[in-house]
Amino acid sequence: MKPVVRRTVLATVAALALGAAAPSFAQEIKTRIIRFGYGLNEQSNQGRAAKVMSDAIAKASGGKMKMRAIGAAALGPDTQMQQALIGGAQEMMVGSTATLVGITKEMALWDTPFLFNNTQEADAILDGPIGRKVMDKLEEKGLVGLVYWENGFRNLTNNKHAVTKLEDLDGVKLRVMQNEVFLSSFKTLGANAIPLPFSELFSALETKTVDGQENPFNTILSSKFYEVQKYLSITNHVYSPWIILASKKWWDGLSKDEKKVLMDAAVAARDYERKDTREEGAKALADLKSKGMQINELAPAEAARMRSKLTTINGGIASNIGQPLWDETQAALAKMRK
Ligand code: TK8
Repeated sequence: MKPVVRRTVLATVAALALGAAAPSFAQEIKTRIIRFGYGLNEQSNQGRAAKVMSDAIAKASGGKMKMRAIGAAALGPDTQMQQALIGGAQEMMVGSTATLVGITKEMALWDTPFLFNNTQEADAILDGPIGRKVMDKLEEKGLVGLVYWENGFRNLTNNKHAVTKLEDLDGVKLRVMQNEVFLSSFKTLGANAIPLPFSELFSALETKTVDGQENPFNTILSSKFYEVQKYLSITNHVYSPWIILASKKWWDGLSKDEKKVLMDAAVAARDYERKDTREEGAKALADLKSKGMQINELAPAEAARMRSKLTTINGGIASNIGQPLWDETQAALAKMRK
């Protein structure tokens, strides 16, 4: 460390003595501090992947770019961070695509119930041209989308009774993400859907402001929802992506090399995150059971009833995001399923 510093100082003194421009020195030592916010806690799949991304950035930039991963919504819930990115007050974040629908309507595509049958389909569409096209719509709103990470297939928990059929949802106060599609999905199913930011969810469950919520197994585990929720029904009603976002104001001022460091790190962290999430998810049910949750699957006929109820909202989604995007996605999925 020492000799390097000395050499730099000497070089600078020499450069200044020769009348070389001071800005090149400033540039040479410039470090970028990146505030990267996320909503879950450090011990979650989101927190672990943020750490991987931060390490990759430090390594690739030789320590010149420092990503500070700040979890547990300490920088605010998703919607607040998005506004901070747009205004340039925060550099980066990872959050749910669902909370972006108010900014970029096309994001609602990912909220379509039962859009993907499995993670292979999700990866192919999200990482392919359709995923990119939806992401690129963010730019005109002041955000840059880098890549999608996996939040995962969502499942239903509540504290009233086991949900084994549609009617069991009648009047259940269910927290949903702040988004029209989720709101109408669960209203259609008969629940009393209440939109709330994720950061308020645990205490809302604890104080019984709401009876239930829906999230992937990983989150039910890492956010300790099992402490305040008794029943878990395996519904897999929708696949939720997370998205890595940068402030466009800030991004536009980065060099090509800096952008590449960030993009490569986001991709490496994505690959790590999907693997980690899937491994944890595969064991999570047993963990949740051992924590005292009562877990049930839906009988095939009941799952089919729920599915056909939910797909009644598809027409509305298609017209909101635009019929061409809807058709393109359905065609790509049909091709994959052949
Ligand atoms: C975390 C959220 C979370 C999402 C939700 O900030 O709100 O239920 O599933 O992952 O984005």
